[in-house]
Amino acid sequence: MRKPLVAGNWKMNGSRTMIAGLLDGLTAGLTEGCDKTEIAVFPPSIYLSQVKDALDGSSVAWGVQNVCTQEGEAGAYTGETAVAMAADFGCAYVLVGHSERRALYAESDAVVAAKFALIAGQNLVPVLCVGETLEERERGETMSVVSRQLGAVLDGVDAALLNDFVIAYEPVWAIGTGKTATPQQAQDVHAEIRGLLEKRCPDMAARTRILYGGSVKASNAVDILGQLDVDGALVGGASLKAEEFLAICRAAG
Ligand code: G2H
Repeated sequence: MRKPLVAGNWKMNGSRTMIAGLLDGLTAGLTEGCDKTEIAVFPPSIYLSQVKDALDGSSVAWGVQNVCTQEGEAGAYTGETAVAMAADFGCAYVLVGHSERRALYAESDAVVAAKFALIAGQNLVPVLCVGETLEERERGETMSVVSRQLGAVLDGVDAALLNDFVIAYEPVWAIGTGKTATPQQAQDVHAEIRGLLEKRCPDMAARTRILYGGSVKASNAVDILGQLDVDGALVGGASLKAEEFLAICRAAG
């Protein structure tokens, strides 16, 4: 009932040459067993046009990693990208609340909720990232952190805008560190997140995809993606290699 989604978060990586090769590899390998998985990539915004040109007409969707908090299509916001601009470039998804945005750019729960509302308001699908730090996990605070982060969006966003979104559970201690949550640790948190959705927006609980993120690679994807409440993956480092990323896409289907 929930089609798995595997999304590649390229972060601040790539060049025109590297991206051309990566996109060639992706589109060439799509025929091999990826049809049961929805696939999306999140390039740095400056490469959006290149990605759109290469993927238009393919089954791979694309999105941006961040948008401006200001409403509207234009304005004096140096360095920012409006949600309307992402829509103009055919983006289907937008990442919001990634732990790197929260930690390095001081994005609060309130900022994340505001961006979520703008994204959903443009009929793009927000991919809301949540997750605890190592210290929070060791203090037994995993679910209080995750429910606070999710609650800020569910409380702060008009219910009418909560009809199509994706959640990515990304334990901060597993991001880019080579450490992954065990499949059971991921399943436990995902099941609790689905339980929170049951309470807060019951009609969304069964149909909302909850992705796992944090050092997902071809060698651990089958076990993690085999969990009942894991509906795909948000992949960083391993999404920069076409073969590795496609192997994860196949493992999800
Ligand atoms: C987590 C993930 C993608 P990586 O940030 O969002 O990155 O797979 O490199 O841990």
